[in-house]
Amino acid sequence: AQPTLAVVGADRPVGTVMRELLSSRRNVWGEVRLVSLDPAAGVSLPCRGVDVPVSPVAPEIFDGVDVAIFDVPEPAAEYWAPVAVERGVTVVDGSAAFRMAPDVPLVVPEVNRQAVRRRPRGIVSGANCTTTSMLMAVAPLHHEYGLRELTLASYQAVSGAGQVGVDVLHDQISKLAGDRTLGSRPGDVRQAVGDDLGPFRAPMALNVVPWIGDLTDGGWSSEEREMRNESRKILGLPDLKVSATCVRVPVVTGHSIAVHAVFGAELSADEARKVLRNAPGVILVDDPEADEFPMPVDAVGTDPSWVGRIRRAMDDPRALDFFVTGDNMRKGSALNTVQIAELVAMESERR
Ligand code: 11C
Repeated sequence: AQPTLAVVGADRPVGTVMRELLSSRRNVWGEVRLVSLDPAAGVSLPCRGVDVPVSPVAPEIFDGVDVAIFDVPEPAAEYWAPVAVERGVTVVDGSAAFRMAPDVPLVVPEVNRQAVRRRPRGIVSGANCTTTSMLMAVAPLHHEYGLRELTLASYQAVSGAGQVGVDVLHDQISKLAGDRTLGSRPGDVRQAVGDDLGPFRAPMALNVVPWIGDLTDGGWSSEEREMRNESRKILGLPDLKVSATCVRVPVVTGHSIAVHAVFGAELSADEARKVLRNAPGVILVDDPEADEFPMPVDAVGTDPSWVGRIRRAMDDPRALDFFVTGDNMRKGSALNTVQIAELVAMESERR
């Protein structure tokens, strides 16, 4: 029989993309149960061409489920994932709750699919959306040339902060629309935007904010620390040198990363293009003369990581600079989670 899947957080933005993906990908699932953290759930939502009732989360909802994909805030994942595991479910969690636990594999299927097999806690984690899109391009180059060091700057969409982030950006843009004076100095949007900053530390409209997440030791943001720690774990390079600066930009969907990668061997931009042209889940968009660059406007709604602006570093023949953009709602979260669940299902079929 085909395995039963539960989608926990099916009524949230990432859950919505998960339902779209389940409706469009090769169907490996028997029953699909939709689950919400909202105790008043009871609506039906579309999935695989039919309206499926949404049940409020409860221990019994996991009875008979083989795999559960979770898109819920960390505290809810910490609480409900063990409850599901207790009932025999394999949990694939998209949050940061379990990512760095040594007994939980952290998986990007195109990079380390074999890691999914060893899951002593019954939980598999998907990586942070920024790390995932970036590694899709970095990992194939690492396998050929041996990665030594990453210096990263991210340009992250407001949807990474949830629907509230998207709403706040649109509200701020509406307030500024048509206003070319913008307070006392051109470009000073603080006054026009007012106090409603939503989840952000500063105005998002017509601005960039070099801060994502929480403060950690040494002045690093949690997002910057996650990019380092998760890259190390997924690539199996515990001593990899990684420095990231994570920045929120006024883009709705699509996280981008400027990458400076140092390898153990010399490589040319053309050699890198050849590797990336054959890499699964990667689209090479690298023709500046034709205005072809990886950009959120084009990557939104698509599955792959878009890679371009590939250059050999001017001062180091072992280093490359390039730019990556990926849809943070798809490969960054929903798609990666669904792919991991499919891997788990395939494995169970083989047994
Ligand atoms: C952002 N990358 O764009 C974050 C959101 O660890 O799953 C995802 C946070 C996480 O704000």
